[in-house]
Amino acid sequence: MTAQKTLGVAVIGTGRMGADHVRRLDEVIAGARVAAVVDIDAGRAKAVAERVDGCSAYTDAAAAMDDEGVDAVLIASPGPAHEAALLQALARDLPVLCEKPLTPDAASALRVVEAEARLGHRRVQVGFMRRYDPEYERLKTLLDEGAFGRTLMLHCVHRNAGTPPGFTSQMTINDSVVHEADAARWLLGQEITAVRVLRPTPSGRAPAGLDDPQLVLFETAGGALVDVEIFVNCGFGYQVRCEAVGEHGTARIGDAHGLCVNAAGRWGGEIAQDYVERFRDAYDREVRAWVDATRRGETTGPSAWDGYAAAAVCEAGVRAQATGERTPVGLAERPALYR
Ligand code: ISE
Repeated sequence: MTAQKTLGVAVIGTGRMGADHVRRLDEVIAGARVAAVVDIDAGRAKAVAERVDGCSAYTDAAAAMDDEGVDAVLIASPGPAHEAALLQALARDLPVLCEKPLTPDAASALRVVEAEARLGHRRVQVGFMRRYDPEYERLKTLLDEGAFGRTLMLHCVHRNAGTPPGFTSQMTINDSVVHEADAARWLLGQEITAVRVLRPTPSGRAPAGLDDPQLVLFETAGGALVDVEIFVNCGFGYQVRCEAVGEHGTARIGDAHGLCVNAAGRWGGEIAQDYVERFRDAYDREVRAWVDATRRGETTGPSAWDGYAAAAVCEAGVRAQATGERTPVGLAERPALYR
């Protein structure tokens, strides 16, 4: 691929994130175009394709990948469909941006890692968009510079206003806390070695059967501790915070210091209502970085190994939820490609 060629992207899955990425590639990102969209719902695929110039609609991911206008693949289908699409893309040596989670469990994520390792070069970037959020980037730089000495702890808060129907306690780990699993590994530069999950009496707002909120505790290989409050039906908005505690200082992100209004004896601002709003810039920067790297012939950003490691942490987390026990994280040996 030459730097001049516009990247033809097949977007697989046209639900909320997929449709948002189609809009982003079509309207925000230079150097790429949506050449194809895929959805098992043919009507939905066609409706999205009709809004984009020169875009074809498919119900089969492999057929879209074989479209001659397609140079790269963005996977935004539900997690259980990711493995098949990833393996099909790797078999064709196509660059991929895959929304998180890489796959819903560690065994399938490891199969993707092994397929890419057999290929011998990286092709997969995982959509852990927080790594592209300017506040997270600043925190990472600060910690890497050792501004506060060794990082001892991370205190994380992850709140959603509400959950869609069918959202389960396991999904709070696999869909939501997976972000903290990746962010903690990335910020600390350490693997997570064990997970514990504690539960208070559920909120009265929690749908029947959903444990909400929960407190998740990670131990890391370097002896740091990470606590995560996950509260997915807090009702008032979307908040993601992270405070790093070092030996001689702390730093916190996610306080949303936007517009602050003083009036009628009160001060305050607004709370974002969902992740699309809170992380809009991060998603733009993530997709731009993927398109730019792909056009240069490179693969950058969170790797399939990062996706696998996060899946292994989540698997231990779901077990810890069920047993109430401290649960070690089992990790395969890291292939040379990811060292
Ligand atoms: C959702 O899938 C996301 O990825 C959001 O970032 C997270 O906050 C939410 O809890 C998940 O359901």
